[in-house]
Amino acid sequence: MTSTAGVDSRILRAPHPVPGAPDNWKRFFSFNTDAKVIGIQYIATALFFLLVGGLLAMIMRGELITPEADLVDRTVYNGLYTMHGTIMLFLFIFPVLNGLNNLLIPCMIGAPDMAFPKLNAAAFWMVPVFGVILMASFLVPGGPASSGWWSYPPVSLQNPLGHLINGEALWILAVALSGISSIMGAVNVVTTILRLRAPGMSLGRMPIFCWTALSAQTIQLIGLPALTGGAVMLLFDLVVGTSFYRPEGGGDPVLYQHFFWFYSHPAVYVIILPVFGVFSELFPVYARKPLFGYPFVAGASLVIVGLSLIVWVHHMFPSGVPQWMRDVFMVTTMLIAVPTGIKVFAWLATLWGGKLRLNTAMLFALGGLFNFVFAGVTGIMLATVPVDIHVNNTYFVVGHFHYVIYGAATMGVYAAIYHWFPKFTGHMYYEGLGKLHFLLTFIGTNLNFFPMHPLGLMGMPRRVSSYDPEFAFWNVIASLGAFLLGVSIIPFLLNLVSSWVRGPKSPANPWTAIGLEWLLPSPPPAENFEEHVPTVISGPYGYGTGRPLVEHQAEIERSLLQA
Ligand code: HEM
Ligand SMILES: [Cu+2]
Repeated sequence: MTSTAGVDSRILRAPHPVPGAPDNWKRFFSFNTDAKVIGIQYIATALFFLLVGGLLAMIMRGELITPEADLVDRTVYNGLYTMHGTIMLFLFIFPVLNGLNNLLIPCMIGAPDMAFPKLNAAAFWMVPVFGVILMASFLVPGGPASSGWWSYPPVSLQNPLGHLINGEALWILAVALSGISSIMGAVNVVTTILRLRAPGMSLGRMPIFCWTALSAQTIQLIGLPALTGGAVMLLFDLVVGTSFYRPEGGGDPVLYQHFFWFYSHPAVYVIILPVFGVFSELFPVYARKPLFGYPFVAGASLVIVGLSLIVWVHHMFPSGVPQWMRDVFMVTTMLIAVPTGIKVFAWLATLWGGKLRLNTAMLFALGGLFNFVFAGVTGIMLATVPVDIHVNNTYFVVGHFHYVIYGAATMGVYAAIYHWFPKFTGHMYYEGLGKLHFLLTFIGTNLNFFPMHPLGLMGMPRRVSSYDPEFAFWNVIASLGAFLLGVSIIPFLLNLVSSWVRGPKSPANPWTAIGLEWLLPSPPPAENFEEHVPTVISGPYGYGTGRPLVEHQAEIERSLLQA
């Protein structure tokens, strides 16, 4: 062991061949407590369910390519959109984001692992468990839940077959377990960020991704108990016969809507905030400029948390809430445009005049930002009560939220996966396949989801398997876009697998990025920096300034080159 100017070279020690070491693939199938392993477990599980949810979407769009209900009947269609929505939210997007948290947060803040590694592994393993419970609903009498991913009573309280084990009960159980797992994950993220930062990393020097993760997981801690509790009450109404929501027993179905949306609106920000974090990390690297307005970008996340918790009634404008409530919640909803606008402005200012490097990760980030701005415009339209009353329950809404959740969030996730792939696998991905994936995704998203706006304005209702022939034209285009999106997954998965198996080796810092994670070898050893955590001496976005991030940075980089 040699020691250069205060840096022990063990910092970069080659991974040792012990169980759980980075060269042992079997650890991905074990109860492993290394956050990097758990991160990849989450992402792989989520991508599996993206395929399942995507398959259901393909059947729906196959049905909708013609006006008649000829591929599946109405009941099956109800089950399809219920399961598609549920799987995409609870088994794809949340798990994939938990995966990014696990991979990125400890490495970005110089922690050896998450604060509670066993809780972390337990939270992950609940995902396949409730995934199986949810999928089992395809096999029980009566088929899967079919009252939508929102599962409103009284519709969700109908159990025509009278079985105790029915699709709806399994749905509620899965959602409640998902809530518990996510609460466990949130406790871990918040504690890790607040307690385990490297010496010198004040909150004001923390990467924006960590700020957005902290904000998003705070929402989880506040909101999820409402959803989970509300779902358990629904389960009681369904299988024990209580009357929390049954009007005939003195209950109130609208109470469920309050529980549900108190969490499920802010959940949108649980999804989109980390994607804002990804944009904020990638734009400075690929434009080679400092992030514009760091304190505002960080602070806007906290403002979004506060506002997101007081807007939920905008989902209930047509549910018979008093007019004063509509007014209040219309205004709070619109206020969110302010912190969000500040972020968009900061990103544009970061990109402005920069030397843009358009690799796959950057293309996905730029495409995601474009789609997000489009979704923001239709979002403001929906927040306006009279517009909402008009287009509610039409395809306009479906178009709006798919722009958010596919166009912006899922594309942001793709950007993150490409950007950090070399770091965590030790291999470069293939740019050609990556750019093909981007092209198909960007064109597919817009072909698929843009036509839903004119369809909604023309009055096409959502949740239908057949429609008036006047809607045929835009539906054909939407379905073609959907099939393109289906195809786009092929180069993506091909790239991930083939690059990981035999892609060229990645250096420690292939993008010459600034950030603690780029001072670790690729892939990082089990405990990241172990006891040799460098001392942070400046903020994370000093691009073009030549300012070092940590003490003895030059020595660390030199020994990384030798490793
Ligand atoms: C290939 C991509 C996709 C296609 C073609 C697609 C298509 C659809 C369709 C046709 C519906 C039914 C709408 C209705 O009848 O009201 C739907 C609903 C839904 N989708 Fe997707 N989807 C895709 C991707 C995604 C992704 C990636 C997510 C989330 C991460 C997602 C989340 C949802 C949700 C939550 C619903 C709920 C139903 C609702 O609120 O109406 N979708 N999707
Ligand atoms: Cu909302």
